Amino acid sequence: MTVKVGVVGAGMIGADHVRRLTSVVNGAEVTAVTDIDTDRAAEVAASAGARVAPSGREVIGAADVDAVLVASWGPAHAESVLAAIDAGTPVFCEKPLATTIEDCVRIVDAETRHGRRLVQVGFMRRYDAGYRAMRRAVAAGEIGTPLMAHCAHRNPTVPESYHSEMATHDTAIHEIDAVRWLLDDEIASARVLRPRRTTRRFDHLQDPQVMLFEMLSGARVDVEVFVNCQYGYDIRCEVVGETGTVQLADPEQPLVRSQGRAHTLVPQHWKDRFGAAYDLEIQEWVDSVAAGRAAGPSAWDGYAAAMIGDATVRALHSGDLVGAGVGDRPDLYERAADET
Ligand code: NAD
Ligand code: ISE
Repeated sequence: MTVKVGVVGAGMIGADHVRRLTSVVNGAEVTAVTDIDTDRAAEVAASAGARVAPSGREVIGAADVDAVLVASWGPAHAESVLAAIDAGTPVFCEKPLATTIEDCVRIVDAETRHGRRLVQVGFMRRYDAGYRAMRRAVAAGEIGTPLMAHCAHRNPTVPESYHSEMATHDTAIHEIDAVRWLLDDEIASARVLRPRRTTRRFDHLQDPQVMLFEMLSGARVDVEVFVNCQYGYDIRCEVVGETGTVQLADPEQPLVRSQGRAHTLVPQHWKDRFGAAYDLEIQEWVDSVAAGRAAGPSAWDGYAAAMIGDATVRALHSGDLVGAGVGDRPDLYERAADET
């Protein structure tokens, strides 16, 4: 079966997913593309031989669309995801699932009423070979009971429109999901430390930030977010257990020795660092649509990340310890032991 995909949002990552669906992934074809920027939609649709649709409504539920990929900007995600659930159409939604808790709850409720999972959220770390190896090591008990995790999320620079809350909602949201999944645990509370600010960027931005999470088990997680680190796109993670540690391997790069120096390259962009993970993420999504069985990060994971994100932003502003209050995972979202 070839899965016919309709794409809502053809910006940077939307266009990259269209390229991936068209020339990397097996078993899929892009049949329709929409974007509020119609020139952009036309250009991306043409690259895939797809039709241009005037709006999401003309994509979701259309006869030539088996599944929808949502890569519009965050505030528009909920409308598309809810429309897809209403049409009974599988939907891949880039992070965040929605930008308000209310919308996340609406999505979880709608999917629960539907009675079967349709939504996958774009937390691509779960498809990265290094993170998968770490999770296998933790789950196999190789480091004993996990006690702590240390993470860093560094971007070379961000534009002026990036503000302090985005360090959580746009950036650390990946670590929030990754540690819940790596440790098979839930985040209970958040605190945020404000280190000395870099002078290399905008006055309005608190950068870097250090987020401190406590898991329900009592394990502690620290996440450094530094989005103007200048030198590259650098993602780090180490889980410390009772008998050992497991650390995220850097992506393979040659080590060059020359003129008395040894050096390697640091990726400059998330597209390069996680390219293989995006490929696998979209391949597994297409496969799950073809098999009629949604898998991967769920709407519940998107909701949980939003709850924890809101608590983290409140902690940033108040300086206090703030409870996340995620609550119990409904039966629909119970994971099989081997699931991503
Ligand atoms: P972008 O601004 O380049 O693209 C967003 C596109 O959505 C734009 O072309 C815009 O015109 C379009 N759009 C906005 N509202 C729309 C609507 N109602 N209907 C149709 N199109 C609409 O942004 P981007 O970097 O491509 O990010 C898009 C989404 O992907 C964001 O939610 C972002 O957080 C997420 N993202 C995820 C990752 C990741 O690592 N998983 C990386 C980058 C971006
Ligand atoms: C971006 O939206 C992403 O999702 C990237 O993975 C992240 O590193 C970056 O900080 C975000 O802005």
